[in-house]
Amino acid sequence: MKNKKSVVIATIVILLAGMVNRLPAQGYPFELPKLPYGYNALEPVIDAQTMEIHYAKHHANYVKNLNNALKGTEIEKIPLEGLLLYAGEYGDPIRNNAGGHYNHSLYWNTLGLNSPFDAQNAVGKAVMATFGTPDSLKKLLNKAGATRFGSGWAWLYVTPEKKLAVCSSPNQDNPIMDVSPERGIPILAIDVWEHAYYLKYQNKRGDYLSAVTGAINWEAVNKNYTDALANPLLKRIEKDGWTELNDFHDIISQTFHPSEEGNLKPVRERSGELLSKAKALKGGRFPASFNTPEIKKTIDDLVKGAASVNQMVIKKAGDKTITKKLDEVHNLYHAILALCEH
Ligand code: MN3
Repeated sequence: MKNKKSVVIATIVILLAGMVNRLPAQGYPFELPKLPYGYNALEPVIDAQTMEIHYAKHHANYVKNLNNALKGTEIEKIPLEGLLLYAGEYGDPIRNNAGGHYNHSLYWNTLGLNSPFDAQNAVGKAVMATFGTPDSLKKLLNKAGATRFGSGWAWLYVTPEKKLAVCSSPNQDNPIMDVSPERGIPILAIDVWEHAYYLKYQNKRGDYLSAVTGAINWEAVNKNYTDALANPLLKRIEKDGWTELNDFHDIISQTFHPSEEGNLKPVRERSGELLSKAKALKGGRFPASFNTPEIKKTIDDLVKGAASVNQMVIKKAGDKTITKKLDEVHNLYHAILALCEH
């Protein structure tokens, strides 16, 4: 029985590995990824002792604590990126440890002394187009890392609009997470926790930042960039950032689901709000990927449906009539979600 379960999980992990195709494409139980170089490989930028403690103690602890937090729970089978995506809902142990595992994996992958910036590869061209020079990017990363109060990370990431951007985040948060004000897929990670530099640089975070942003494995970042552009996660983040759609989701679920149980009170009280949220969706800003004729047409139908529900409520129509129309509106909402997945 136990073996059968392992086979099922292994199959899921393999499927996810094919789908996600970047960095530690893992599922529970998570494992510490192999460090891609020796502890002394980044001397003198990062000393061997810092590297060893950071990898073998700090990162290993995040992996261990993540597995402990997941063990026996119903979210055990969710892949790492899925845990990050809804980290705010899964709670602090998942947020901190899934973040810690992902962020450190990307950090090891980001660093290297033998792969300089190349203005001709995909990320090189994007850096030149976005920031002008690699030095301008380096300055932005240094500033993001230096101004992050307390512990955290500086990032180069790909936005849902497929642009490059720089930001920082506190603790073990990152831009994939629903809790992050800046959303996207990180492709370059700089750890600014004291444990990343204190033994060698003590309190001089700026000196560490200047050194470490000069020790980037640009070939790896280039691969991260092209993988991020092709990663379906980017579209998911874009959809999650569609405020008007989220607002509509709230009102439709709070009116439709009670009606399924025969409770029409919420829809009778809030049909005006249902209509105004549908109109706000139609009149609001469409995320670039979802600005399609099919989605626009479905949202038009959604507004018409919500207007009908509102009219029926005003005219004090019977429960059955209203329930049938509200069911149509609910189906249209799900049709929009399905179109967003394609
Ligand atoms: Mn760290």
